[in-house]
Amino acid sequence: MQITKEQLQQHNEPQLKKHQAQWTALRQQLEERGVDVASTLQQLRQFQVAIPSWALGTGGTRFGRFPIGGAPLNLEEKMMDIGMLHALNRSSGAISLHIPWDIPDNAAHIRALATELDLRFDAVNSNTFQDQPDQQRSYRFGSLCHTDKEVRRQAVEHNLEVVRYGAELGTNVLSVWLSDGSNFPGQYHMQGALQRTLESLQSIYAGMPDDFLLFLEYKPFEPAFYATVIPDWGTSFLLVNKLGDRARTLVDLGHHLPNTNIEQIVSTLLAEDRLAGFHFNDSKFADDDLTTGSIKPYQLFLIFYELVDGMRRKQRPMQDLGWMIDASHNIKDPLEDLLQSVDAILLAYAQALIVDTPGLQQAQEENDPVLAQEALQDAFRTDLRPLLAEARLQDGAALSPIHCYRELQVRKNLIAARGEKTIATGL
Ligand code: LRH
Ligand code: MN
Ligand code: MN
Repeated sequence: MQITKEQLQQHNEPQLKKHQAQWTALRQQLEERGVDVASTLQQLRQFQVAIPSWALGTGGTRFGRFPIGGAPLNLEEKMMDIGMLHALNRSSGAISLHIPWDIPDNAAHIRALATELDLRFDAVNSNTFQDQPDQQRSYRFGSLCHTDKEVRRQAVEHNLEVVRYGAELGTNVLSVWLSDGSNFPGQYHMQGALQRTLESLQSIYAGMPDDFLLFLEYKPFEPAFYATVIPDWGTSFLLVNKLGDRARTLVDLGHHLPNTNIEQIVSTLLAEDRLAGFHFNDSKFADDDLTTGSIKPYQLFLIFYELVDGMRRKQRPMQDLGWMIDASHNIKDPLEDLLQSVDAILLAYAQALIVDTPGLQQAQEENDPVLAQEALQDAFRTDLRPLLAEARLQDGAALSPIHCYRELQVRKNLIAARGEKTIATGL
């Protein structure tokens, strides 16, 4: 389903008066605080968050699945769904593929469709955490870390195949997440597993085109419940340092033990030029893959402040990093969930952009934790929703993407077109 300019205008029209009043008041408040409103709007409009091809259907848990129907059944339909989200918010103009869940067999056709929908291809993700039906050797005891060199060779070859697909689509980023690990003490030799993983990654790195980047995720547990080969940012950092300049550590927000100070990790990786980017989601207990910003919005803001401040210091644009949602759960309409996630990410970014950095720095220099906290919370507690709405309006998007989605009865139309019992490939 495509959303037209006329439909967006029809949605915006009745809300314009209220929006103008809210925006005028906020604009004045921001100007009085010395915020460069035009540049803030510009930065928000530029910011794009990639949507993963595996999060467009209703997710499940190992206990069950409750599909709501209308799920996309092939890559083209997934791209259409992302194109529709992008039309609604103009902030999700990129798609990230997981191979082999989505194989872009006809690259020319897929690229043409992407151009039509104004989408670009973000990182391509490899998958050596499942066995595929036509696969020769099993990943039951790991992939890049496996004791059998033929399994490692197969996993390296798969990653290079993913790189070739990515290159055909015009991306230059490979994201690697390994489930490799052990479930029981003594199951494998820890140093041996890490060393073999490094060597396999070196083979992948050496086989990539010269302009390709390798993003390496970490995750403390699940599906391995005793030891994961790359459990934390320190191990990922160690490996990417050994690989070379084009390897970076990817931060998936859900891949931390409770209460980990993620903003501090971000700050260190950024200082060392090893931060790849993000997989956004939120969690209460573990890798819950809940809607970004639904549980810990303050943490999200603090992460964004480290990003804004760190990138400013390096004089690097935010677009240098990878921004992707990696969430999937089993109850909401997944498209509405993605709209909420993108909105939460932009809100945290906007809050970070309006922090009084000179004021914060002065408080830090003077060891004044009270004023430092005031500087941060003053930004966090400012209701910036009219600023985001204004950015969308200027971009020709919907003032309220979720309400527009509901008014247009998108899910009902998708069910009518695709059926009630559809299940998309993915998580
Ligand atoms: C692992 C993970 C990783 C995968 C995706 C499907 O938990 O976050 O990024 O590629 O889920
Ligand atoms: Mn992830
Ligand atoms: Mn995850």
